[in-house]
Amino acid sequence: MADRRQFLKTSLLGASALAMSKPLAAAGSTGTAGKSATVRVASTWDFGIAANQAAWAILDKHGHALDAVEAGVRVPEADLKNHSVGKGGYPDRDGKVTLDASIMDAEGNCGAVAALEHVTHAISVARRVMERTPHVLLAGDGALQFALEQGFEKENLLTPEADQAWHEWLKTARYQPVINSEVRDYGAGKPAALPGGKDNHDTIGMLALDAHGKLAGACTTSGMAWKLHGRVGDSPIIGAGLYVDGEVGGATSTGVGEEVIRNAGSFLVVELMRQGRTPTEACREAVMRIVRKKPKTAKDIQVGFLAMNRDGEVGAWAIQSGFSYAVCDAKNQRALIPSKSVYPA
Ligand code: SD4
Repeated sequence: MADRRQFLKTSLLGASALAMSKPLAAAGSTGTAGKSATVRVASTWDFGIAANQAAWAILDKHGHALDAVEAGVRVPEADLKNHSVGKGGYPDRDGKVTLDASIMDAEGNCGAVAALEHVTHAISVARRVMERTPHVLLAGDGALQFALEQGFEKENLLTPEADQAWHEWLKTARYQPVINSEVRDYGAGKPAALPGGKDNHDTIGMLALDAHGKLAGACTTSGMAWKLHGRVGDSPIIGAGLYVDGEVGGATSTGVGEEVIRNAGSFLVVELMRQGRTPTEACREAVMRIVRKKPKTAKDIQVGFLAMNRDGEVGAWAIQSGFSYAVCDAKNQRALIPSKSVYPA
């Protein structure tokens, strides 16, 4: 959990106060970042704080951003108390836990898996797709077959707690994505607290800039709870849930994946940064694109974008309040920043 004092301090200072704190070891030489760029990692939601620590352990030793983001998001993937990422994630309506994940580097190399069952670390399978196949995205049984061939262990990802939540949901079996997961609707018509309390939030998307000036990103999730079997969200779709361009920056998303896919969300954020917008401005405009297309229903859905430019500057925006993102660099190790939003609390 966030250190409350650090949280308050950082909240008061605001995102802009995350000043350049650790210059690149090799800025402008091997990398694409500007001279004032800062080694930094940022990720979605409060569980991003612990994930960032694992990534930072690599970045701090001048390791590669790609290794950092993979190591970082493996933390929530393995956390059984996290019901929206990896093992312990809530299943689809048939009781099957299916994972979506993607990873991308500054050169445009990328890999992804969709609707992957039985393997906790979907992000590592996605990286293998990127590095050991000529493809970008493997789905379903084929993704599992590939993972097992690569030596990943076959596991049961449905924990007793998630199984119990699924049986609760089956009593009404109503599918209604909710705004933020701590008030996820079990179908009874009114929001109910998640088992496990408020520590449970959506997808983890992570962006990092390393000491070599290289960016990378990763995104991994069990997707929307109680989804149709076979449903794929935005997280494994390059350009939707994740996009990185070493010349510009990277972006990732959380929330209702269908809306992110419809608007090529993360690609849009990166392209807006290319046109000169700050990460915050780019995320805001991408969110507004969704809201403008859905003026009647936007107030009932959540989408949040997180972006980092090639200098390591971070920003975010969401449709609803409640979205937060964690930032870690040499000066602020455990910052948790509330995102601005279109609609207030
Ligand atoms: C999805 N974007 O599968 C993910 C889930 C998520 O808040 O982030 N929910 O659509």
